[in-house]
Amino acid sequence: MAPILLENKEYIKQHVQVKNPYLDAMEEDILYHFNLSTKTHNLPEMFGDVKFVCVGGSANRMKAFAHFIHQELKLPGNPEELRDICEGMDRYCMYKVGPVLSISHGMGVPSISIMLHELIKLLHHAQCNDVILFRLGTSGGVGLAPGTVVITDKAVDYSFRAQFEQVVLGKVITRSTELDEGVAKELLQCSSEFQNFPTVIGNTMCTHDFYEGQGRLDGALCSFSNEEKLEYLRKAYDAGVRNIEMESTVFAAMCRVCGLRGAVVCVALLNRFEGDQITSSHDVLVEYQQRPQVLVSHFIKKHLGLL
Ligand code: R2B
Ligand code: URA
Repeated sequence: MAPILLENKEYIKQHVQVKNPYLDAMEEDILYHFNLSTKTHNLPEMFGDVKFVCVGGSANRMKAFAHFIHQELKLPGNPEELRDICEGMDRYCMYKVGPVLSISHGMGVPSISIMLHELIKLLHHAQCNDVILFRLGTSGGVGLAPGTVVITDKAVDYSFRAQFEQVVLGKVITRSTELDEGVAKELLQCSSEFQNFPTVIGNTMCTHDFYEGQGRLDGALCSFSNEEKLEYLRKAYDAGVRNIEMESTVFAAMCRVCGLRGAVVCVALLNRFEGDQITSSHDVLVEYQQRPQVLVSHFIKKHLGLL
């Protein structure tokens, strides 16, 4: 959701909203998986200036991103001394680098959704405003060369619908997964400014499994043929799907409900029409995984007036 432009050209700051009437009445809120609490930590002082939150699956990758963005923003101090704010709790890592938070979320919808509940509450308690969230990830490409970066247009489910289903009190609740169009377009514009690697906008399919759920023939279980797999991938391609990963729908749904602008930027590690196994060398994969980081860092630097 973009900031609202008034007639006198003033912006109304968009506070991070929680959609829970019980929260404000709680005396203390313990963000258990972050090892933080509203009683033991001064969240506005620690996090009040956060403007960009970058999340990604792996703790090592998000630590590397913290070091990288520290260097890119030319901040004072030694990046080696950046401290994991969640240390002592080994579920997620969190680094704060100036106005940027870098957090890991693990693999899959349940893992990222727990992290997002606590992150959104943290941003709310810290009275942050105008925050943009990015998921920087890896994915399987659908008809794309390995190394291509996909900026998500719509996050879609296994039936290519732009929705996320959550079971609440035994009933299915459906939420929309449309992402912020403006941020996606700006990211594409950023990619055209340095053209170091191919970047496209497309739909991203989110699944609940890496193997059977993504139509792989190389899991411990497989109950379909190569032809059936290719037919499904072709249908996905025709529905605009350009990559497959495991977190985008809940990320998009939670950002949307809470009034946060969100974007998903994932590199394709392989072309799923050509295989299932990830065969590129370690060094090539490390370089691929830096691509979403480079793109988002460019976006952040532009927003901070550093370019
Ligand atoms: C991309 O990569 C992980 C699986 O290897 C998963 O977290 C995802 O979305
Ligand atoms: N991550 C996924 O979820 N799928 C892939 O094929 C590659 C990375």
